[in-house]
Amino acid sequence: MASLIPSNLYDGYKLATNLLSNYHGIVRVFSHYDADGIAAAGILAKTLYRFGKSFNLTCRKNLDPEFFEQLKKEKNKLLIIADMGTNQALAIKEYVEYLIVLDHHEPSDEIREWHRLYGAEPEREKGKLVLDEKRSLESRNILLLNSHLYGIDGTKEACASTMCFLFSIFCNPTNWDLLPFAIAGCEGDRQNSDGKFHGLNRWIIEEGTAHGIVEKRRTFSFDGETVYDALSTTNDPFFRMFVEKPGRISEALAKLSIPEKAKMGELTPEQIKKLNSFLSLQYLREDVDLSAVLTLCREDYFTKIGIRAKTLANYLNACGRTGKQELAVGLFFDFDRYADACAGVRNAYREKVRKYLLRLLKDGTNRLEAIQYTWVEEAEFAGAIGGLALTFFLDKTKPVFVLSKKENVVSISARGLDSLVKEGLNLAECCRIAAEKCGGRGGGHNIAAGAEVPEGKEEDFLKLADEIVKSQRKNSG
Ligand SMILES: [Mn+2]
Repeated sequence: MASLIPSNLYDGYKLATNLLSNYHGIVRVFSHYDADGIAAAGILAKTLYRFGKSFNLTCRKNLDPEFFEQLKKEKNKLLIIADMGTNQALAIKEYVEYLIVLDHHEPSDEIREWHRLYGAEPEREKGKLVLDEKRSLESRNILLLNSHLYGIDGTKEACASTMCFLFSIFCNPTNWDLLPFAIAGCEGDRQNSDGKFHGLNRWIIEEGTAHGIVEKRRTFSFDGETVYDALSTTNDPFFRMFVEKPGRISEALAKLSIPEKAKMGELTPEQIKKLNSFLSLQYLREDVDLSAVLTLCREDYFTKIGIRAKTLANYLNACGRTGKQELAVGLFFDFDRYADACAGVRNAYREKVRKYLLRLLKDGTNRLEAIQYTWVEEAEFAGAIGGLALTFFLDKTKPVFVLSKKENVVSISARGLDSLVKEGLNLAECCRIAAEKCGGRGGGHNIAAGAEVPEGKEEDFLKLADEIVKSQRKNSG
C-alpha cells in the first residue's frame, strides 16, 4: 500500500491514525449528503466504531453560516470532515482543536499555498501532531487529506469515499469489507464516467476483486428485478423513447425475443449483446452524449451482501438527499435490516426525478449565449436533473444551471460534459467567481459545481456565469 500512495499522503494517514488512537473524547464527523458523502460518512462511522471511539455524525448539503453557528455552539475537540471543507479548513479550525479533512474537491490557490508551506512535507514528530517551530501557529493540527494536494486527480482517481476507505484500511485491515461502499461512492460521483476506474480507485477495486470481496461482471448500467422493470424505471440511463411511449418497451423486447420477465441478473451474453446494440442505436439517433452510449453496458461490481455497487450508490444518494441519512448509514452496520427501507426511498426519489425530467423534456431550458438554465422547486434534485438532462436530451453545446429557491437564498447546481471541459469549461471556477461577485459562494469540480447567492442576485449570477463560460471556451481556442 505504501508504494502506491504518495509518501506525504501516507504520512498524513499515519498522523490521522495516531491522533485517533490517542484521542478519547467524542469524535465529531461531518460529511456531504450525496452518495459519495454518505459512503464516506458510513465508512468513517464503521471505522470509528471498530476503533472503539464514540462519534457524532451529521451529513449536510454544504458548510453554510448555519454550520459555523452550530460549530461554535458545540465546542468540539476533534473534527473530521469528509467530501467538503478543504477551502474552509482554516476558518473551521478556529472552533476546534484538531481538524482532519478527507476530500477531493478542487483546493483554492490559498489552500494550495498553505499546504505547500505547512502541510506537504510534514517535518513532524513521528506519531504526534507537533509542527516545526518555523511553521505558523495557525497551521497546527490541521490535516488536509485532499487527493488534489497529493497529485491525485480528485475527479477521476479518488473521491471522498476513496480517501476515507484508504484511511479506514490504514486503521484496520478488517475494514476491507467496506469496499462495496467505497465503490458506491465512486459510482455516485461518476469517477468512472468513461466506463473505467482509474488511479487509487482502480487499485482498491482490483485488490478487492483479487481477494474476492467484490466480483466484476459485465452488465447494463440500469438495474431492476426484471428487464421490463429496469427499463421502465431507470432515469440514469434515461430512455426518452420509453419515457414518452412506455408501450415501446414491450415492443422492443418482443422484437429482440427477450422475455419481459427475464431477470436482469440472468440475461445471457447473447441477450445482453442484442439489447445493448438496440439501445445504443436508439441513443445515437436521439443524439445522447457519447459517454452514455459507451457506458450503457459495462463492468459493475457485485458484492457479497447481494447488491450491485451502482444500486448501492442510488440508495445512498436518495437517502442522503431526502434527509434519511440514518437509513443509509444503517446499511453499513446491518445491511439486511435497512435494505428494504432504502430501496423504498430510492424508488420515491427516482419517481420525483423522473417527474422533473419529463417537465424539462417538455418545456426545455432558458438560454443565454453560453449557458442554459432552469428552475426546480426542490434543491435536492437540482444536480441530478441537470446532469441527466444534459447527458440525455438537452443542447450539448451549453452547460446547464439548475436553480432553486429556499428562504432568502438561491442555490445553483451547474453541470457540464466532458466534451465541454475539453473546450476549456471549468464550472468550479465559474461558480466561485460569479457567486462571490454576487455576495454568495460557490465551487466544486470543473464538470459539476454549485453556488449559493442571496435571493434577487440570481439574474446577475447568470449573466456573470454566461460571460465567464464564454471566455473560458474562447481562451482555450
Ligand atoms: Mn464527492
